[in-house]
Amino acid sequence: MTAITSLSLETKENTHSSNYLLFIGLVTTTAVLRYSNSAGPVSGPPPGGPTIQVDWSLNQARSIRTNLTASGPRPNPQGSYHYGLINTTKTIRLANSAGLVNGKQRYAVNSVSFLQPDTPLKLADYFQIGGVFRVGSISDYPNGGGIYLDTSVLGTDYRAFIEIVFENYEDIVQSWHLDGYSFFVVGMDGGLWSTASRNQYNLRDAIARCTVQVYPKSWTAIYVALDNVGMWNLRSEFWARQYLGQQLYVRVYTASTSLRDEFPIPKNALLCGRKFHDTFS
Ligand SMILES: [Cu+2]
Repeated sequence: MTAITSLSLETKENTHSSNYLLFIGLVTTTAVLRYSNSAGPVSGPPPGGPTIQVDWSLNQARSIRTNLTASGPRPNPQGSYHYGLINTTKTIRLANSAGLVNGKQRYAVNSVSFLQPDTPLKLADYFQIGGVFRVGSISDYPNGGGIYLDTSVLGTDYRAFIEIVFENYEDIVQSWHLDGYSFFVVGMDGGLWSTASRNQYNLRDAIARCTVQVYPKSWTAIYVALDNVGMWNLRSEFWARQYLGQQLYVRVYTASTSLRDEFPIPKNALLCGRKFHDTFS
């Protein structure tokens, strides 16, 4: 069931030559909008949607670009910063999967199904509490192994410029969100990603987003400038999958404790987990 929280349609009067099909959220039903001055019924059957019309959807998604022309939002939207000219220093490939662990449904990234730790990861990292997480507890490429439970933390370097490829071998659309960042969606296509896939990347006018779709049996590649120190959640936006393990944390680390790189933890920050009984130091 889909809850409609808000819906507004902007139309000009007297332009409704026919009725319209309307799709909201997960398509479980369809509705027909019938204007009082409609001249005819909807034309043809409803489109198949992203799950089965993958090629059509890929083309549509790739056609969404940043307007770099003089008539764009400003004369040169990117200024002197051109994401496509920066060399990536690392490639992280992440594949989602589904399966049973101990007889229960779980979802995973590179075979690791995320297990919530007893202490928030940022607190554990800041106060250097051992035994909560292990950097590198998830591989940065899919290894095809069976699903297992762990508190997955991927180690990355502050100020690195990296490539992340989301590989979806499953037959439903995936939706990935990265906290703390906006990234460039440089490519997506059907089939398996390979280094040759880079030849078709859009290194010129891709759009910056914080959530991106990956079509069934397809891949999506993004470029991210890791300019924000922290412990950031990378997760499926399909809530059941995220809750049952399809998420991980990206630790963007610097040994510097300079305020220029990261603000200090607030004095009144709530402590919990293994930090709960300690005094604030
Ligand atoms: Cu977020």
